[in-house]
Amino acid sequence: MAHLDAVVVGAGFSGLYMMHLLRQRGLSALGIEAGHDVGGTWYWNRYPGARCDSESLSYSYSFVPEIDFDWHWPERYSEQPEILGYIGHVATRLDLRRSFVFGTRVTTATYDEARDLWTVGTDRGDRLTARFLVMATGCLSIPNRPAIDGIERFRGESLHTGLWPHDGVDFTGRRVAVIGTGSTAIQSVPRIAGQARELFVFQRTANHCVPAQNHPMDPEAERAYKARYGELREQARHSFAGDVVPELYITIMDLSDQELERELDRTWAQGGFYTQYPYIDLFTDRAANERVAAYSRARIRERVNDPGTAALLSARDHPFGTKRLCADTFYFEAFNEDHVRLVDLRATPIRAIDESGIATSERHYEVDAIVYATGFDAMTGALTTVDIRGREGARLRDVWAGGPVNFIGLAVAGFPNLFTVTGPGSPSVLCNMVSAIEQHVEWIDRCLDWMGARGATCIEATAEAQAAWVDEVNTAAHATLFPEANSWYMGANIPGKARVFLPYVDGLKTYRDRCDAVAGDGYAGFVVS
Ligand code: NA7
Repeated sequence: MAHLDAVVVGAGFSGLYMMHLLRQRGLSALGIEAGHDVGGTWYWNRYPGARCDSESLSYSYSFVPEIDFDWHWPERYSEQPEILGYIGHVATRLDLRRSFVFGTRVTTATYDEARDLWTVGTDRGDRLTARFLVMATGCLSIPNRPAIDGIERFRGESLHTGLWPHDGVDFTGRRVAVIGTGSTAIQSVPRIAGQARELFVFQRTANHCVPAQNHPMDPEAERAYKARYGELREQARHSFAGDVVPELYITIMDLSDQELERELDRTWAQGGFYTQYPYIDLFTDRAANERVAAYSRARIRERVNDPGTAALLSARDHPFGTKRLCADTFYFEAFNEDHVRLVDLRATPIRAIDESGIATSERHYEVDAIVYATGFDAMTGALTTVDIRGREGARLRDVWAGGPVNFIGLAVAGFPNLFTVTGPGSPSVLCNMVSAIEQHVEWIDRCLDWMGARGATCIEATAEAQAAWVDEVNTAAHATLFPEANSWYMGANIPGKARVFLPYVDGLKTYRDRCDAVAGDGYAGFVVS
């Protein structure tokens, strides 16, 4: 059985950077990745239209500026192939692939208290031991397949957007159903509509959605960004959203109707998350939030010809942005095409799937392919699907049955030397993921350095520090409107999952300061031995 200083699970943005730092530190480390190459989320999510909603110039590693200087992103928000190409390029430049085994899934991880070691098992029968275990498994990596009666009977093509075939899918001339209307469906529907003979979009909940305002990369913007690279990256690291974007400075309720309309016209034209960045009271004041939602519904009415369809596409059951805000390019316009139909599952629920299609309470839809754009067991799924056992054989899955508990989103009491990257209790999905990843990975690296200098072999969060952190995360979330939505942020998309707000809502800057304070205080909240 091989023995290492560290095992890193996952070869996405997190796992690759972690591996790079471990190697630089001279530690022996092995990475284990289920996919057949690097990329993580961007390896699996190859559905048509897949792109990042963070701007390309800042959705990249800041620790290799020389790569960024040479790299050219073709669009403001680049598509999946470009992002995967970038990650692959970094892996090649830093020669990271040789430290990973691919096509291998970690299935078990067991902590041996007597030896302070993790034993890691894989689906290929490998067993290895390591002092440290870093779960760099991503926030959105376990696809959610809905439990619909008869789902396995369908004889056409069944596709999940998060497990898309590598050689693509041609929908030309075919009848297609898309189930779900989250970010993924909103990105893929216009592309699928461009090929399919008939497209039925099955909507249970309309999502709030803003125009992405994507465009080819503006050479001047790229030049200006690169000219101030270090300064802008530093600004992003110490910002709320982990990005170079406006910080909160406008109170919606201070504005008259006309002022607000002018203001929202401005941020709408900027596109994407710009509609939420500047507003102080957007997520804390229902009335303020509703004014933005009303503006957004008016924009949908301008874009969708049929008023009934426009009304159905307008989110009403949760405050604006409290489910992950979606950014679209021609999503709403797709419903103006004769061959694209919206199916309202609130009025006509799905009864079953059969050999030839989908039966709702109203009719049967015969289709050749069903696309499940039904999301993921977010933030905890990739951790709880592995059989992780800490002290006294306690299973992480059981410890987290009532919702995830950890200290500063990085470590779990009873699971020594286990680190989670961008897991629950950290800002992760609420900000630029790469900034969040870099902060976590660098914190872990410093921690290992500090331990090494002291000859320490074991670090474990205390139950008291963990309880206080969980409380802080929940208190912060409940001071906002976020818990009102049945979102994946709340674990509400997975039947039986505890309803707890998963990410840390107070932003990357506050979070970074808290993590740095813990480190600066001799890893207060941890027992080190
Ligand atoms: P999301 O945002 O979780 O959206 C999933 C969609 O699938 C959503 O509209 C769900 O409706 C719908 N859904 C899920 N299960 C069912 C069933 N059983 N029947 C009908 N409809 C269903 O996933 P995405 O992949 O779009 O996006 C995930 C994240 O990836 C995104 O937020 C970005 O951060 C990147 P519901 O809203 O639950 O009623």
